[in-house]
Amino acid sequence: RMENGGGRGALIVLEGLDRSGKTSQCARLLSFLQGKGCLAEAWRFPDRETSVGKMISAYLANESQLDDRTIHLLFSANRWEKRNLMESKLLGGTTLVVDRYSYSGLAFSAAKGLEIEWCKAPEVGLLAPDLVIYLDVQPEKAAERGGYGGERYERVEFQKRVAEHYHSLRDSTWKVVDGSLPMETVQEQLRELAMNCISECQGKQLTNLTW
Ligand code: FDM
Repeated sequence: RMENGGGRGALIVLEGLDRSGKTSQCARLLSFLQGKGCLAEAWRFPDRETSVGKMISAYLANESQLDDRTIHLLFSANRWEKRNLMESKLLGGTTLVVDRYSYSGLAFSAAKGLEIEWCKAPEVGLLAPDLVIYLDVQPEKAAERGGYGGERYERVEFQKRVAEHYHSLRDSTWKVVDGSLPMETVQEQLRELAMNCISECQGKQLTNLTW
């Protein structure tokens, strides 16, 4: 069993374009960590289970129309409504592996043309990740992977703009992993990054996003 000495859990975020492999990598990483005896949970944003999440889900499925700023704030609200639970899990020693977070919020809304500074404002005060793993795949390659499911943002031109914004958001917590490598190789890299992060975050306080 991997002991964390009663310390806090790590906030580990996976980011990347649609079809970059985040969701399967998150699931594999979670079973790996749990197999090591580590307390860990998989989370994702948007969390489509809440009432805000249901509005987001309808919007993404093109079943409802919302103004760009309105949907941006709903995505943000969906993170805020989970902030307290997130904090108590982390302080209780559970590591969270999160499929998308604030960076998706910024990259996708900015790709529609909203000002980045405006987009950042409602994210200030959410918990800051200890590690952000960006699964890097070319938008064209991502699109070839079984195609897109037809949700609102799943078009190559749009994903290219999202990629540009993601690149400009990179900060010191980011690690870029080449998502075009074989699944197993990507997983190996994620495991190592996650294990290091979990042991290193022990001595560090949880902080908030400041942007
Ligand atoms: N998305 C996701 C946003 O536009 N803003 C956000 O804050 C978040 C978390 O929602 F296209 C977009 C990204 C993606 C879509 O995500 C749904 P999943 O991972 O396919 O559920």
